Amino acid sequence: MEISQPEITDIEQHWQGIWHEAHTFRAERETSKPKYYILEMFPYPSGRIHMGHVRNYTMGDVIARYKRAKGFNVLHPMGWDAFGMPAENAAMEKGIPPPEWTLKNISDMRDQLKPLGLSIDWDRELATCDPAYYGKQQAMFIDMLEEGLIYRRESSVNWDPVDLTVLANEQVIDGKGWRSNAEVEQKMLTQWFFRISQYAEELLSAIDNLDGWPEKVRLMQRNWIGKSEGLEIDFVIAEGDAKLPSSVRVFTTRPDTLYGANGVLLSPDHPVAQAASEVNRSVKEYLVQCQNSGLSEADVETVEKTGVFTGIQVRHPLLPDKILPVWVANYILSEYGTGAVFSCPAHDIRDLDFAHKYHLPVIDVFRPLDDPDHRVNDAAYVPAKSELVFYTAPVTGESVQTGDEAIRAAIQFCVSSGIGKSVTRYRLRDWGISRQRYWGCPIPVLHCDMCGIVPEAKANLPITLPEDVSFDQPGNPLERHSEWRNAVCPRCGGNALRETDTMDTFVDSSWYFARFTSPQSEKPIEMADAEYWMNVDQYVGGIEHAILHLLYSRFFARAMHKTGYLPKKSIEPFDALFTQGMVRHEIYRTRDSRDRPVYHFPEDVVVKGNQAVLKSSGEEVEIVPSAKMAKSKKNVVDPKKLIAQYGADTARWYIISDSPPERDVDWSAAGVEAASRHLKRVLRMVQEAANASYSGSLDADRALRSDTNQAILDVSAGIENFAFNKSVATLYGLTNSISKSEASAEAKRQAWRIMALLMAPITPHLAEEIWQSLGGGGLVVEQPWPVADKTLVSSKFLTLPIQVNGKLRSKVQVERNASEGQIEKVVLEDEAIKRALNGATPKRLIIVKQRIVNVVA
Ligand code: ANZ
Ligand code: ZN
Repeated sequence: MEISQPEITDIEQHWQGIWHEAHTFRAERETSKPKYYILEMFPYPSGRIHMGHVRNYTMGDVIARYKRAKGFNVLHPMGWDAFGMPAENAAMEKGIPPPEWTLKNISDMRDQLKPLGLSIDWDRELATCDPAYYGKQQAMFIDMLEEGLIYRRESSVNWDPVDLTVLANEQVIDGKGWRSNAEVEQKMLTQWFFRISQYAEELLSAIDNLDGWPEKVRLMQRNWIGKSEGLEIDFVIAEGDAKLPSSVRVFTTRPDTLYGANGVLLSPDHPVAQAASEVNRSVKEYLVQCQNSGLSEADVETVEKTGVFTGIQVRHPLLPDKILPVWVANYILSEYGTGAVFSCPAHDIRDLDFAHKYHLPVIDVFRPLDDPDHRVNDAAYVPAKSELVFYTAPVTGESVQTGDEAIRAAIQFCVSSGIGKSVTRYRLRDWGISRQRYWGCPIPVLHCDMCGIVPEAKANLPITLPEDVSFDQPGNPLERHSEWRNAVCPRCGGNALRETDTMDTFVDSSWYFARFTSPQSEKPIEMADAEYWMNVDQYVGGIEHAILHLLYSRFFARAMHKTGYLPKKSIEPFDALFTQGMVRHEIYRTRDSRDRPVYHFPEDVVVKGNQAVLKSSGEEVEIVPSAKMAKSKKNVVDPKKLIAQYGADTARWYIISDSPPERDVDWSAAGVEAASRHLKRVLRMVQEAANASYSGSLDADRALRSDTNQAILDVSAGIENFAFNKSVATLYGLTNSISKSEASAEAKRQAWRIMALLMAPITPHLAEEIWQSLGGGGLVVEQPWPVADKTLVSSKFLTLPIQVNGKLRSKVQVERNASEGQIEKVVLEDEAIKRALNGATPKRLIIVKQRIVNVVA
């Protein structure tokens, strides 16, 4: 008899109740056991969990449960990244106060997550908007301020004139605010900064040792830090009316192109540009124009290059008779290098644009080896620095050199002849954390007329957010809250005003992993707990956090170490990192009478092969290829409904079965349906086996034992290597082996018991149920991971992975020397393969003997 859905829901709730009663997942320090800290990136409480969460937390849970069975003392916590703009938007749009909106969402999401049966220590749950959390962050802020890790300065920011807030570069899209769509302005504001740039070299070189991180992420971090070795050279001023210094210093990473210089370019903020504007009207006008156009760093690459001649002339440092013009140009950044460059249009794309526009000379210094007559026309010649080229005008050295060699030689030459200074620069800027927003961690300082900037006294922490605020006007409600703003200076006792900036939410997420080790402590961190639990052994999350979140956390861990909050070993807090792929789904689209797209939820559509119709009207629906699940396209599946319909185990099993974890997975209703059928079949088979008493052949018993032991090895390897889909395929295979086996009932029961242990990390509820049906004592979660008896893994057989159209679908046992015909027969009879083929006859089978079989359908 097929088990019904209500029964499955009952089973899952039953076991969750038992784990809960027994405090099974409570993590306690236990120095006699090795610890294992598994962490998935904590969610933003939007109010709904989505499939990305299900995939992320299932993966983490598979590892947590596996490591637990392997004898580790596992820490697997959950929390909420709870500050940020959406809560304020809800307040503005719906009038719900941000704390209320956030706490409600947290509670809803917790209710949606819990049915997944995750092995989380909920006693450690935290939310970053809780004063018990952010108050500790304020305490650390004060120490970091005193340690010189934080400072304040004027800086130009991207200002959203509608949302009245500073935007990060990533929030500026085509010059417009990501939310308001308003034209972004540049504005000078005094802001708080973390001195992350001081750690640039350290953060860069330490990447070499992050062996447990994906190479891709390491590369992204390296590029973000952006180290460049270069040269600073002075160009002596030969002529000019204004009150001028004797020279202009430029920064270059291509000193090998010095003979190709056609001029010097200054950023609009450069002091020499400002001096020139005093005596030169067109320069003055140009600078005003630059100020209004508000160019952010992100725009510089794409914007039309403009400039103006300053009237100033400089001498070429290597050719004292050669005079070069000095221009101001909009694409020279004031905060990079020296804010001045020499321009070399032959070998720089931006400089060539500029030279074309103003009809400036183009002088090349090197050419392709195989084209010595090459002329630069429309395209600058910019070969890889490692490429050998032909130098027509080398600063020094051979005429045939690589760029790298020529640069190194030019640096050496310029330094030794006293015209330049070798410098190392980093693209990484200090981290501006000031946000002119309400829903964030208040920066715990005061502005006192007498004492200036004064950190709040620690005894007054937490500085909590006032609750009686209104969002009926734009801007920061903290600025309008005079009762909250007016405070007492902790130094002189006089009147002082509170800082109204709050912290970037990236600060909140830069240490939550450490707080999880002692979430209830009155101190930010209990050292003994951090010593025991840190580092995170495995961090799992999305690639979208590959740069900022991880870099900030790496910096913050160093800052915490410096202020005595983390042990030295934790300055790199994440030993291993895994970035999972996205969950995608087809998009279903019709058109309205004005040909505008109308999207439909998968549940409202009937799909047959590559055709689809609306359930309600039968109208034909266009199927758009899979894309990341997004509410706007309605190509989403609601985990809550999914679990209600199939149960958590099916959701968990399916979401890790279909693709390697690092790849994107294309959701399919048929796939979920198949997963559900399989798990029900397993339960039915177990119930049959539980009461059976038939005997079998000794050979069959032995073969089944061999299969089971092989499965232990394969499932373990799959989990250890982040190839959960292979573990699932092994479990499919073992089910088929048991089903086909002529072994005795007792031998089969033995195999099912092992199966329960192997399934437990993935389908924990079903595993408990199987275990209990077979009279296994205690709970599966309390059982050790089975150990394979390798002597029982028969060498007569081997396991062949079977792919259908390149996707791993099953594994079969065949005799080592089986013929192609025998293999074909076994493959085509395999249940999982039949299911994958879905009735289709395969076009052909590619059999790589003793390795793999690919079925082409
Ligand atoms: C001459 C030259 C010749 C350059 C050439 C490039 C190619 P990276 O390597 O990314 O650090 N530069 C320097 N300061 C700048 C500023 N404040 N704003 C805009 N551009 C600036 O970039 C260093 C190169 O970017 C420097 O090398 C300089 O142009 C430019 F064929 O100098 B180069
Ligand atoms: Zn004071």
